[in-house]
Amino acid sequence: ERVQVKRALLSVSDKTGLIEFATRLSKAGVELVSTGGTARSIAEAGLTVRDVSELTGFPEIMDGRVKTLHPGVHGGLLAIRDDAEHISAMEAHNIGAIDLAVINLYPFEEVRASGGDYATMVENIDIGGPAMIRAAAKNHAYVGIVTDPADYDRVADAIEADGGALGLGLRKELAALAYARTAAYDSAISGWFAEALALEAPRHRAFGGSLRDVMRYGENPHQSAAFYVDGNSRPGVATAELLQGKQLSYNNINDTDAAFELVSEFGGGRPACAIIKHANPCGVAVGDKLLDAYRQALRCDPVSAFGGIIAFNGELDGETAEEIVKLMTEVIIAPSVSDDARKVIAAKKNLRLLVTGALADPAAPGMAYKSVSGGLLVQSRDNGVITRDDLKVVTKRAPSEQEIEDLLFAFKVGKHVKSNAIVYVKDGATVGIGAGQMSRVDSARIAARKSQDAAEAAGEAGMLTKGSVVASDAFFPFADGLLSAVEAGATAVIQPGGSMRDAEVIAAADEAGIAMVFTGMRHFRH
Ligand code: 93A
Repeated sequence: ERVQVKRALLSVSDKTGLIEFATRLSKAGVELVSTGGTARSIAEAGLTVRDVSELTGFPEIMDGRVKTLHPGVHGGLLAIRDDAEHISAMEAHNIGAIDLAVINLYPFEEVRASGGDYATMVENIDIGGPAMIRAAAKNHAYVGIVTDPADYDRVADAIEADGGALGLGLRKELAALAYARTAAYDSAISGWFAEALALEAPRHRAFGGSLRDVMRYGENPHQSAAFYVDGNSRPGVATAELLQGKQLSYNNINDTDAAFELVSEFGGGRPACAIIKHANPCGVAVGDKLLDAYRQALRCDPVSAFGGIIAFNGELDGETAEEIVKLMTEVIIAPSVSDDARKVIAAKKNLRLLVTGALADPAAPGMAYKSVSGGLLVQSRDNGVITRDDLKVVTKRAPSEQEIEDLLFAFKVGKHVKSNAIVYVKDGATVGIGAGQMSRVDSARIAARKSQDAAEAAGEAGMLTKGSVVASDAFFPFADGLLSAVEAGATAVIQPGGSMRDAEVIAAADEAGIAMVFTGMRHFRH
């Protein structure tokens, strides 16, 4: 079970920690063999290193595209050390065993993140590296494989502590890490291809991503968690820069994503603000100034907004920041932040501030994943965007201009509310949101009830829904949901339509004298 490490093959693009590790291996009596650039670095540090061409008897050719793809390397990595036939093959072909492989790959993910062009990306697809990693990991019964500089120290510690040997337990764990790495690497390549060629079908891209962060815990403290990014350049929580505050938690990332995706629906026009709690918006508004948008969003449900996540569609300014810090907030995300705002936020050490550089395009293609026990559900993301031209007026009364604006606003918000979603909007601000109920009528009742609470909190009489418009993420199966919206004071309704009882629902709307439009598109969100 102990493998005496006599020879190590090192071939790394990321040279972090290389010299220190190579020095420790060398001191432990390990012979070092390496590829071009890696060998040069090691030799420059004054260590003895052999070039891999000595092992293969073959030079690096084709600009390095073929340097380790040779039986001299792969035989040395894959040979079963106590198999007579393997031993005689090694002797016959002059193949020496390799006991430790230290490999990290061409920086495909990094080059992609920095916007490499097509030819550059193709050239950064590492072929020899993954082949060696997979060979060494397969033969972990005899070979150690190190793919991450973060593991150099513990591998060197283990070798030093065991008289130059590496134990089977660690070799197995390193093999598991190795396949996680090559799987992530190939999924990054597949994701880039799908993006570069605008291929949208789920089968065009393997699920996966590169490990970005390990969190302290998951959705609950007894769950472990990590954040994998798929390398997509879409602005959002995965690509944002954290300007201040501690690492985002699992729930923070989930909610911040929901917040930024929602606020991005409003584009860069009028200032917009979305406040999120438990992945649902508790207030969304547009305004003439960012501060107005924030205040109106907060007014919808100030109780729930406590400890929430706030997203803006434009630069966060000083006056809005001053207002935000009066309330307990977890995360702010915006395309950019003014110097004034940064100073204000800096006083709140725990408040996380993320900048994305730009808004996300709500209409862009992409994939959405959801875990179920035993697998993953994959679908194209909900990039449906409803515009004025899509609306079909189905009632006797057509909505007014202001109502149309509010209806479109409400439907956009509804797309980001867990189903069943009912969203009341008045003058560019949500005034009542009902989320996640099993019955649409219950969502409608809750939304109306919350608006009553908000009115009380604001010291206003009655409900904020009086004279509002209402959106439903899916059709009203019966007239009752619509009637409860009428009761709450809504004057116009937006919904997909398509129920068997549409005629009944339309008749109820006409009877109540309200306007109703159909979008023809549903926005379930579960
Ligand atoms: O172009 S390759 O796919 N062909 C190979 O045969 C090969 N062997 C190792 N890339 C190959 N590598 C990669 O080269 C390694 O995975 C590593 O990332 C890099 C190290 O090159 P150098 O030592 O010249 O810096």
